[in-house]
Amino acid sequence: MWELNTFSLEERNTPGLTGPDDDFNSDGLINLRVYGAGFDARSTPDPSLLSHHLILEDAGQDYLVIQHQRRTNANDLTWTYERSDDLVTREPADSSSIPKVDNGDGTETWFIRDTLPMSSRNRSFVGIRLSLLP
Ligand SMILES: [Ca+2]
Repeated sequence: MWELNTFSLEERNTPGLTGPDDDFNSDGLINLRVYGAGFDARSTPDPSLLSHHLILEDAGQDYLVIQHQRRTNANDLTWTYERSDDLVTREPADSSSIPKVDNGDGTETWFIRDTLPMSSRNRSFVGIRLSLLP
């Protein structure tokens, strides 16, 4: 559905241009990620709006956090948030302890936090997985 709303028939018929993992304008940002953040997949938004890492303090402890923007009216998208110590074993990351922010433009800003403070880990990875519903 997102491709129909975003690209013309001629664009959709051009191989390698309008698929979710394609990069329509060759800016290094794949179409689905740009769309998922609430932008036209033809545009080049500030990459930091798509996602960036932060260190946030809570009750005297520092936590690894990913801040990202997501489209609110996209029923065709599934967001998954994970954390890992080794990028092999994964577990859910915390997506609810920091309230999301309604940006008032059809997008929300979400904060995905590691489940334990940085002081309790040797290393940690927090990631976002975005997929299209069939
Ligand atoms: Ca792009």
